[in-house]
Amino acid sequence: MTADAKDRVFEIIKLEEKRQSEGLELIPSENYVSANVLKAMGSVLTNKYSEGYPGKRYYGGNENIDQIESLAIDRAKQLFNADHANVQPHSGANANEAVYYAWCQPGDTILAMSLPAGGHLTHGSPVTRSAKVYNFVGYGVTEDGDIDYDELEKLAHEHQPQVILVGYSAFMKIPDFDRVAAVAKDVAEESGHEVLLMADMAHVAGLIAGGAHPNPLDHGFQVMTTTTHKTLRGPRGGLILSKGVVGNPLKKVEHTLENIPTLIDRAVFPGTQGGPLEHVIAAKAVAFEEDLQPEFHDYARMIVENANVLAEELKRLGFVLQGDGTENHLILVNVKQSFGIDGKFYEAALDKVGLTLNANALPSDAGGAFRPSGVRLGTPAMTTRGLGQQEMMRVAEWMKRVVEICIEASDEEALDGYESELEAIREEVRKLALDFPVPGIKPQDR
Ligand code: DSN
Repeated sequence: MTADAKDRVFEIIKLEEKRQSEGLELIPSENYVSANVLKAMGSVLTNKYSEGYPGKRYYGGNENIDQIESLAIDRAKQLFNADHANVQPHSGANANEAVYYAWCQPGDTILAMSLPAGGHLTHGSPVTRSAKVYNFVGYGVTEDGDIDYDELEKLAHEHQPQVILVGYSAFMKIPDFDRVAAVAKDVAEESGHEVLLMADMAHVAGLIAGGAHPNPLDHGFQVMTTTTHKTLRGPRGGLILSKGVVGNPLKKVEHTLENIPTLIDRAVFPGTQGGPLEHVIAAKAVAFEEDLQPEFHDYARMIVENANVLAEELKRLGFVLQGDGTENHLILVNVKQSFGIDGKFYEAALDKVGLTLNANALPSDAGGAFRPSGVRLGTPAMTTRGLGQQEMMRVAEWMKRVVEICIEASDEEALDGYESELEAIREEVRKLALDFPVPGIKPQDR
């Protein structure tokens, strides 16, 4: 070990490796990357400035970087049947911001699912910068958890938005992209302006790449944004796919839907970002190549199968699920309605047994964001580790045993009195988790 490797930071990384190895990750937006993705991220590419795009950089010495970014672009296009890919967004939030900036003027209207209904912060939550710049109008969900298409249509005609956005972070149905595309077409005819159809597929991009979910770009949408670290199993980052004509990003182009790929390139750099993170782009390229392999289709299918088994078993054990189940990998449980406990309390109790998920508000939740009635969970990370249907049944059983402890304890502080019961479940979780190693963590390192 070198002197540097004795830095306290590396000791803490070891602790995190242990936490990840000995617990089970149920947070639906998290996953594990391969050793090769880790290797590319930890490379000397981080030393390089490369503002601009392949072949059009503002610094010298980019001949290798250009090849890497071009590979990432080509692989992303292939994965999503896109005409263009911008692989530079540092995150999903940056990707969304760049698309708004590419297409909208300040004050323009964007119709998106509201946050309480299951949308995302960057889709117009008042606390964000973009909500101050653009006029967001929010549509909701129906009783059964699906998009309220009638409301979406009504609001679209009323507000004649420049963008209609389909995407979400707590939603378990498959959107009807064709229906939304038809609404955009009608609004464009009525208003005389083109309407950009944008899909934020951060949660399901890996399912799309693996053929287990429809691709909005095949259903009339011009733009799809995503993060690369969720179901795509890449590094933490963002990605924008688009349909249209790819022009020179250094030259201005006319504001038309056809030119959206170039408008987006210009909006990412220099519009909203500076130097790209080429070590992360290299890791994206490595992940995309993994996602292009036939095995990735099996992975995508198994995520959905595992989610269905888990959802059905939870229901059998008395858990009430939003939408009564899931069509993707995401499960939203109403723990308040099911057992009278709130999501934060339940999240804290599950943490103690090594099952990690997040408390989540439900549509029209009286508990708000701080004491929500629900928890959100999903199967992408567990499926990466190789857990299957048998293990999903055990996860559901542990979740129910923790519910019973919560009911008895009645609040978070009182959980201290249930240490031995919680530790017994913790030990069972640890034993199972260690049988399914985390990719990228060598057993001797944990
Ligand atoms: N934080 C992510 C999620 O968990 O859904 C989205 O940004």
